[in-house]
Amino acid sequence: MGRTGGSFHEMWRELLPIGRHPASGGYRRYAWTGADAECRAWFKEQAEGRGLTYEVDRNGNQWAWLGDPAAGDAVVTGSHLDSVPDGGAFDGPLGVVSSFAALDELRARQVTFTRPLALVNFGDEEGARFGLACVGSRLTAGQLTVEQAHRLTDGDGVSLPQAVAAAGYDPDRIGADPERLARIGAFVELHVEQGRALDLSGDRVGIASAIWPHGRWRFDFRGEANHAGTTRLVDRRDPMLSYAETVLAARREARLAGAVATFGKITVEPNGVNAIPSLVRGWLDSRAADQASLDLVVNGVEKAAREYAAAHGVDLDVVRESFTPVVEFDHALRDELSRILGKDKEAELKVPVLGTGAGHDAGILSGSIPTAMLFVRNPTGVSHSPAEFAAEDDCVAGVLALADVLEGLACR
Ligand code: HGY
Ligand code: MN
Ligand code: MN
Ligand code: MN
Repeated sequence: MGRTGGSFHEMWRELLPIGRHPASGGYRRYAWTGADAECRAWFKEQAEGRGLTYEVDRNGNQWAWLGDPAAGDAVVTGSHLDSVPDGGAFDGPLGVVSSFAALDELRARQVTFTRPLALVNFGDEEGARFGLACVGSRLTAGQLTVEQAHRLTDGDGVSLPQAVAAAGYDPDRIGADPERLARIGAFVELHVEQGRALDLSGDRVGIASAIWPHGRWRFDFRGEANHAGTTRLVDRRDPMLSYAETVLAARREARLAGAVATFGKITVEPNGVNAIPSLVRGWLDSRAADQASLDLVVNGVEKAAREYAAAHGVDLDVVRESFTPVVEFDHALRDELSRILGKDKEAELKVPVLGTGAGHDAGILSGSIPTAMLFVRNPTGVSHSPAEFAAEDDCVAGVLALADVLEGLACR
């Protein structure tokens, strides 16, 4: 019985069109928007269609329970359904769909569950709308206070509480949820690999070892708005120049430190073709295999930015908007996954263990409960792009691996 992962394909086809932009082919599933609501409705339908106990927690995360949630020591699996602007189809949804398909697989194997099992969709993991990643899991883990959450606003000035209320949820409920976390014994998140390690090693599935330390810093370059056609170059205080030089400095510092640094988002005021900007606001995303390297990059970029700003008579404010320290996934749980998945392989064919520069809800929760991650091969490594891809048989391999892991952890 079992070992087909067959329900994956049907669920995938149902979810695929939701929030997909017709022109770019990318996904625009932003927290608390219509596309998010459609994804949530899909999750609820999958849960109730399987006779699971469906609930939405105080932070808007969706849970589907098999067994008694109050019994404790639950095994939880899942991921997120929201996306970055024009993101790919797999980042997040692969983990959620695979969770349901893995449960179907376990039911086909007629296993007996010895622990409660829950499937979860964590809200607002990408932070595309309010600028902070992993809001649903950070709130639940108490890593984001209610006050901080209430101060989050989107590009239209809509606050997070306003968006939550507009989506029909109660913003006054949001906050830490230690009781919920205390009932969880292990969280395993399956995710498309956002890199090429598995492609290079020739493996379909891998196990995460760690998440690199990473963060987001906002650089506000303030100059002087003026006429683009009549202002002499020597009379300008143009923040765009300082910003441009800082972007190049980020690439230089990252290369020197063996890290990564990206200025992927910028806002310009007044944003007129014929107006020298008064304000250029750029966001730096930087990540490195260790804290010292990350510090080297960020400090180097900030130092260079201040020099460039001074040279152009421009003021600079740098604000650290978010930071996630290195996450070493729980060694015991990670080794348990290796044992479970490696059982059919000779020693040299063990499932690979690999680090990642991408942040995940499993990383946020690792400070509160034992967490682990499974990665599914992504042949090009491309992610956060419509080109993101995972082959069908690799996705099914991921479902079967997740089913094996859940069976090993929660069944007999
Ligand atoms: O940004 C990240 O690493 C994650 O995809 N939210
Ligand atoms: Mn992502
Ligand atoms: Mn993700
Ligand atoms: Mn993630």
